Amino acid sequence: MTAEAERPDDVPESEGGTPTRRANFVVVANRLPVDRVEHPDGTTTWRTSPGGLVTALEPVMHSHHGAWVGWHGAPDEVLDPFENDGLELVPVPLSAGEVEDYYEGFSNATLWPLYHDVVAPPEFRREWWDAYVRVNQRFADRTAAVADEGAVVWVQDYQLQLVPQMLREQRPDLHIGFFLHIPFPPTELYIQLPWRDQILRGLLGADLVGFQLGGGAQNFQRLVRQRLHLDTRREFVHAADGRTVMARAYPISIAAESLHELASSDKTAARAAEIRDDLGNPKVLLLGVDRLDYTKGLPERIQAFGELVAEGRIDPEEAALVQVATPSRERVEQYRHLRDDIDRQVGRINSEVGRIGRPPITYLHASYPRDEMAALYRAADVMIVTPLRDGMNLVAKEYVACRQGDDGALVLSEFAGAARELRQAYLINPHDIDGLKETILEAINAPARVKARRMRLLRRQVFEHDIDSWARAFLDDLDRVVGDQLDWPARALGGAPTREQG
Ligand code: GDG
Repeated sequence: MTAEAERPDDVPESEGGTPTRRANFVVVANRLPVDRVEHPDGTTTWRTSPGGLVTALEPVMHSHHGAWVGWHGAPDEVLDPFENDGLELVPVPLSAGEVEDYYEGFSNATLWPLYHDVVAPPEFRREWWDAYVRVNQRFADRTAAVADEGAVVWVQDYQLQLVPQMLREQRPDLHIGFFLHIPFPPTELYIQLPWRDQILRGLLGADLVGFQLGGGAQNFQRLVRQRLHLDTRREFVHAADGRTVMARAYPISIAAESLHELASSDKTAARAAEIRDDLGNPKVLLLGVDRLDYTKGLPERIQAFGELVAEGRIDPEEAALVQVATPSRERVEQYRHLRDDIDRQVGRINSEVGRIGRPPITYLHASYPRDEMAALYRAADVMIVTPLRDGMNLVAKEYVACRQGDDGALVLSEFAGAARELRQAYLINPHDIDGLKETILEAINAPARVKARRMRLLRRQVFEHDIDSWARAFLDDLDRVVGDQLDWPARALGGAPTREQG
């Protein structure tokens, strides 16, 4: 059943029905893990979008009665809960005005740049904040309506930081976890936010607040002491209502085995060879894969490569750079500017140093299926990952998982969370263009045995710390912090929990 919202800028009149059975494991995220597929005959179906989170949580979702609460991606549309691929999906409606103010505005033009060390200036607008509060309340209300007595609720990411507290006010019986996928900023930056205390209180509604790195957890602890005058001890915060809240790091990872399997198939091998062939069989294929985002350091990477070619230190007859930049947040102004800047930068380099049929940079502003990504990773000799700030960066781990032997080299920014674990990568500071250039050359020219030793250690790290161990560690700690017999989510994932500190 669908119905138009009455007024685009306001709360839809109805928020959709309630599922027949209440869930005892609920994931709450800005987006549902599905995309709508429209067929030629006019009918529509849903396809599960292959994300690490869905894959990791599927065993828990299926072995217990799981539900996923999130926006379905279309504004001004109210949908009833539905099932897809065995997942119970609970759509949260957003009006077009709310998509602008809550999602593009407060989430992506205020919080995103602020939490990424202000690499772009955050905008603080009161009407965006109002929409953020309203939409967070709606997510909390929907979740409260679908969660069974004593259920475990896992809230995801920066768009929903008020949900834990809003949910606890209505449903003190729930066990609430929250995980932040992006960095949690240093106190000096965080306190720029006019609504800094409200967000801290929002997060403290959870029993467990998870961060990518230990530094994020420490920033959070410092802030609750300074701003809210709460006591903290080791990784625990004593909340104002007498509860103990745990704050610690859980570095996220990937489904390493299944990605490796995909990359190892004959089909992927053939496609990887074809990609190299289409590029004129360069001796060295360098690769970048990012959402087109100003935190990812694309201009720095392209600048470094362009200079190496212009200076004759990289021969474009022998080396090629493929850069995939997946379209992202195209209605946010800063992202439109970035796209134009990179188009110009790539055009300039290719026109100055390229020759007919062999541009040094192949720039692809598009999104590809998973098997094509695996073929690209498999084909690449050097992966270049240069974010100015990044919570983790899964691309770096995916490249490592796709290696077949011990060949290949990973150039990785120190400012990606992944750098804490992937110590044997060629680590760089993306602001230091000369240093970046030298390291790219080092990664290209290192002896095979040096590359092999580094890659072996990287592979071990990625395969031993995959997405399953991440989810297990989080859910196991959530069980322990609520101090009751609720150890089932971790058990459903199997095996002993691993504990990691970033
Ligand atoms: C946030 C945090 C944190 C990219 N293009 C295509 C495609 N991708 C996939 C990659 C990778 C994912 O998207 C991107 O993940 P990242 O981790 O690199 O970056 P963010 O999108 O910024 O993610 C980040 C992450 O959350 C998880 O916590 O690591 O720090 O910013 O999986 O492969 N996938 C397909 N086609 C594409 O064109 N199929």
